[in-house]
Amino acid sequence: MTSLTAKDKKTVKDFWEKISPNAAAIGADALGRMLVVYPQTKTYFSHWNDLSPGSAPVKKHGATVMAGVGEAVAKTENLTAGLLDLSELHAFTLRVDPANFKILAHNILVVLAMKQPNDFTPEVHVAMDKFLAAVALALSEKYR
Ligand code: HNI
Repeated sequence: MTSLTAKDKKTVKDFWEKISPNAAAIGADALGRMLVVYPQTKTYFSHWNDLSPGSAPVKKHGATVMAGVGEAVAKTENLTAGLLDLSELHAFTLRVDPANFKILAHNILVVLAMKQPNDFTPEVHVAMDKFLAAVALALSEKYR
């Protein structure tokens, strides 16, 4: 993984400040899209009554996940330590295959590009791609 430069970190923080008012909606769209495009991810949410895009549980959990991403933005200096509890939860309690973190990261990028096309410059794209890869790696910490 390519690590984030100081400039990437600033780009991520500035972009996040712009999009954070829409974070819940972005998370809901990304989660709903992931469940349709990568249906193997549905197994983890089989206890929900409705997994379709825009459903109440998808909206609620989309907001939760993006709150987690927002926390990660605040902890870019030490993601591994910052996300350790969340990693433990996904590894041991939820037993989520870490390959899925990359899949969700991809869907978040797609939705960011669609919802904020003017803000999603190539510079933002590369910084957010690196950042989400770093989040995925930090979330995978407790698996090893
Ligand atoms: Ni994830 C719960 C954050 C990726 C499956 N997840 C959470 C919670 C946060 C969170 C926060 C709530 C924790 C709590 O209750 O204390 N998840 C994140 C973040 C990412 C991520 C920041 C990556 C960017 N989670 C994924 C992926 C999957 C996943 C890729 C599976 C495909 N997460 C879950 C499940 C739960 C969960 C399942 C429990 C949800 C529920 O309603 O039971």
